[in-house]
Amino acid sequence: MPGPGITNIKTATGAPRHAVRLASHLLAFGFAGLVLLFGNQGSATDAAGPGSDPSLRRVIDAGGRIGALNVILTWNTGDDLDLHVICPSGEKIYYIKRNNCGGVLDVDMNANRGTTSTSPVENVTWPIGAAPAGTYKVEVDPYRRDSSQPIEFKVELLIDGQQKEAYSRHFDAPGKMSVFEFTLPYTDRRQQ
Ligand SMILES: [Ca+2]
Repeated sequence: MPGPGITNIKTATGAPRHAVRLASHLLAFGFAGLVLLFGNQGSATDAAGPGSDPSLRRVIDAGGRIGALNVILTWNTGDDLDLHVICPSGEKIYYIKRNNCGGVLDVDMNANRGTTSTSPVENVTWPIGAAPAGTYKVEVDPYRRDSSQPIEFKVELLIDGQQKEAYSRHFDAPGKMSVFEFTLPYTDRRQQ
């Protein structure tokens, strides 16, 4: 089986990086494939291409699934952020109602102070054909903040494991934030 293309590129500092292009068969690699791609190659954070997305690695490491559709939240503090996805029907997928409208929140992190991570991730995913058509709203709730420092976070939309949209935001005040909306059937805004 041919592997996904891996090419070395140079950064401005001359350090080699591995730009990994996610081939459609990457999902068949599963966890082992991601370890192969990311395990000992240093940071892929700034590498180009959807396959380099470190959020995918966090989801897999946390036991989450990469489905036909994924909404992924990442941040880098021990605070407890919560990912909320509101379906076209108005039903909400979040930590209180993990299964709704065909999707599931399969990773929720930092709810317990004793097991917090400083590289947390939250993941809402749908299998093929399970997500109803219509407009979805994505929100992030800073449920527990351990300091007054701003909390930077990123929310991504993945279709078939490939990043289609990404939004970096930060909390510097209490209260839930509406981050973005997307509509199914999906039209790739980057292709328009
Ligand atoms: Ca959480």
